[in-house]
Amino acid sequence: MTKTSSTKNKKNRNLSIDDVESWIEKENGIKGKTSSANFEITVFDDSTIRIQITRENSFSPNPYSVIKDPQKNNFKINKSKEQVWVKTSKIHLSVNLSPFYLTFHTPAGKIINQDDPSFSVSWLGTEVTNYKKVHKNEKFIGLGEKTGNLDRAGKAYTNWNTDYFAYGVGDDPLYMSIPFYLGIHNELCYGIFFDNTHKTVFNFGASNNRFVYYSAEDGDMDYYFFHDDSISKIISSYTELTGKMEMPPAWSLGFQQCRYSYYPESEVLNLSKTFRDKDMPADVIYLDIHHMEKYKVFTFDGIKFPDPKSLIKSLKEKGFRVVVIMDPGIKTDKGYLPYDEGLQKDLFVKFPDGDVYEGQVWPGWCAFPDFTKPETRKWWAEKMEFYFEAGVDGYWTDMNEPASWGQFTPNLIEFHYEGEEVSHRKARNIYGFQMARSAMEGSLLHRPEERPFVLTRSGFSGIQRYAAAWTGDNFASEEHMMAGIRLVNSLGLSGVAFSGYDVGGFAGEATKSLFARWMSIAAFSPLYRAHSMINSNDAEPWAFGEEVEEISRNYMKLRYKLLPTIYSSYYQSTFSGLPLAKSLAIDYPYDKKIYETAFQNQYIFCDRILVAPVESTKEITKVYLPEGDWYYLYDGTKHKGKQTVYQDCPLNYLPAYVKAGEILSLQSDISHTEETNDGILYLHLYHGNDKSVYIHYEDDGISHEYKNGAYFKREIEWNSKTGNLMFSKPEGKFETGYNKIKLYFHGIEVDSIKYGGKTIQHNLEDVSFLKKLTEFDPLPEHDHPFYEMEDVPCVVLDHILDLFTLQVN
Ligand code: NBV
Repeated sequence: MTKTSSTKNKKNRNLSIDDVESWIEKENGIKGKTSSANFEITVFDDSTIRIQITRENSFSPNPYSVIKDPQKNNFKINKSKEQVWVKTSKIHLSVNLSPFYLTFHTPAGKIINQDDPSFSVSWLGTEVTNYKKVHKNEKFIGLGEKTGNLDRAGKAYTNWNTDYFAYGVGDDPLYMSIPFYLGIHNELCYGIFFDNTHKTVFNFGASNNRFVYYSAEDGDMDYYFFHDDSISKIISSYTELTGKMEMPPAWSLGFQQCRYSYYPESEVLNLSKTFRDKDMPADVIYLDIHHMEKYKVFTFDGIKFPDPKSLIKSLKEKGFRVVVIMDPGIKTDKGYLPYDEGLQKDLFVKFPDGDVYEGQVWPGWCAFPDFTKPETRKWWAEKMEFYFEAGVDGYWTDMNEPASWGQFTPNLIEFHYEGEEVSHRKARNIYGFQMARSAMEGSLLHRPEERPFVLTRSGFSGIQRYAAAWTGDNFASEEHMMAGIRLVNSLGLSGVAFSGYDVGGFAGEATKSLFARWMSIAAFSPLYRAHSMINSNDAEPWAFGEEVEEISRNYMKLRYKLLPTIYSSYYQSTFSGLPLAKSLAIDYPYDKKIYETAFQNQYIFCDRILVAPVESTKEITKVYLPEGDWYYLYDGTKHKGKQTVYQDCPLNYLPAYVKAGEILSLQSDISHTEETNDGILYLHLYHGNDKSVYIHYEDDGISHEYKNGAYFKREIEWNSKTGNLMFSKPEGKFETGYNKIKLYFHGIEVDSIKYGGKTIQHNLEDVSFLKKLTEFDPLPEHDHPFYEMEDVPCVVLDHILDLFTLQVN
């Protein structure tokens, strides 16, 4: 093997880690030295191993993303002359000693991932890189908020949080960095999380055919390697390490309306009234930067919003929650309390000589709170009392890359970084994450009994613990609509389960059909929020004419009907860390078809609905249905999986399919999440080949009491082969909101339904998930068919609060 030169004093050339000189066992792993570096290998659990390599005497701290310690573990260490092996039940890692390079194997001996033997870990100046061999047709997915294809092979990306107005669909970097990706080859999968907050580059084979690599401009090589038998398990392990989201407030799962900006208060009131008058369900209204006086955070503009408290109170009476924007920049005005306090308490980011750094943003020249300092986070959280006083419910942390005019923050400015004292180079990528953290802590401080809702633009690995994310300033175009779906799916692959995009496009003007389609797709997005730019046309769901209004209403209502399914899925995600919008790569990673450009945007919503997003310009589209059978949501037509189907997609129907064997749970129409439904839980059961379990979950939707057992949870097991439908005994102390259950059977001819040996009366019913549109002149290019389901067998039962079984034949 050719060895790279490791001779010292060869400036400007690659310096590789070289040979291992010595190593010893340590708790949970091994540690040792090469001629140029120190290394440690730590087993976190069976499927997670941490690799740390530094040229310093000690490893540099990474205090933000990882919240888990290594578990007491069963692993073995074997040694030979050439190698040391660290073996868990799932990963056999060999450390080649001369030179140092790592190979991760399965216990059966297949290579999962291997360093390039010559370069493995190398330095160019302070830049540290890990070079990995590539397998034939290896796919790379994840890396968070990154544009481009689902499979990232052949592309390179930079992690450097950037404010990017109206970014192009291939542009990089954007607002948030998540240095975690998954590799897929030969029916094997693995994950790599590079825990380094400096600017990093991930190259998945761009401009070379020898290796893939990830590098950081400084700091240590500090990464976690995950391997398991499914992508889901790897995402779960990654979120074990970096945290999972907690239950969001139920209202944040409803429709959210935003605008830069709604003002004065009469406009906000009018907006809320229009939603109710037009029978369009909605839960949230945002106040963007014009709510402030001269854009100064922790103020209300006295003319536009003379009495925020009364405004918010009357919005609440109509079932609306208010979210306000918070930008980090503090106007440098003597006499403005947050500025004076920040100076006096030493809370701002500074130059190395101690002067406060100033950059220009909306308010003019601003100082920037150092959110990497615990005292600053606490202070900011305390300041948020101002909004709580007014009755605000949620927080939107914007511009927290941090953004400033010129977009070129000098690298020498200094941050606390939990005591390490580092420059902008190490702190930038973590800044937004820590601002979101402070916002969440503020929410908990002032209203401890309620779940916080924070929406953030910037973030880093672990952001899911504190906030939902949105994909920033997108553009009103068909390709942006599709790109947003991939961004959200990719965030989901990278631990951020709760995210969304600006429906309708932030910049530019949506056409009527684009807006209608976007509203339909986003009804199946984890976060459902419309937003648009200042000085653009109105962009509320009624602003595009009657046709768009009806289509929007149909999908908004469908979203609200589906909330029992969505809420239960969020609950699952708090344990699994899996996203609500699952790229097909999660469940079907080895099916080549799903990576094709025609199908890469498809995803599974709430584990049971396959959504096939399509441009509004298309009336027919190709959909790839993966393994299993699938029912077209709107008329119940059953399709075999592992095939491509041609699907009509008139503007009033977004292609969506229910997975055979699964259950969809619905409620009656409501106009906001705090409105009571009709007390009937509508369960749609689809015939399939396998047994499926749906975990129905309820709680009060607002407090933390679910953590103390105040929830209602039961398993519903549907075995469509045998016709056995079993409801487990409910668990938890919460009283269910449903006194009846109505069951619909799709894909089965029902003869009899028996409970406790007795036949119960069933009927046939006309069901449809969307309302027929009224007759009006549609846009010239569209007509509006109406898909009807054949009458479906159904039965109504009392909600029996004990284990019970039905036999369906
Ligand atoms: O606060 C104004 C906007 C906001 O509406 C948008 O969602 C953010 O991404 N903000 C950016 C600042 C400037 C936008 C041009």
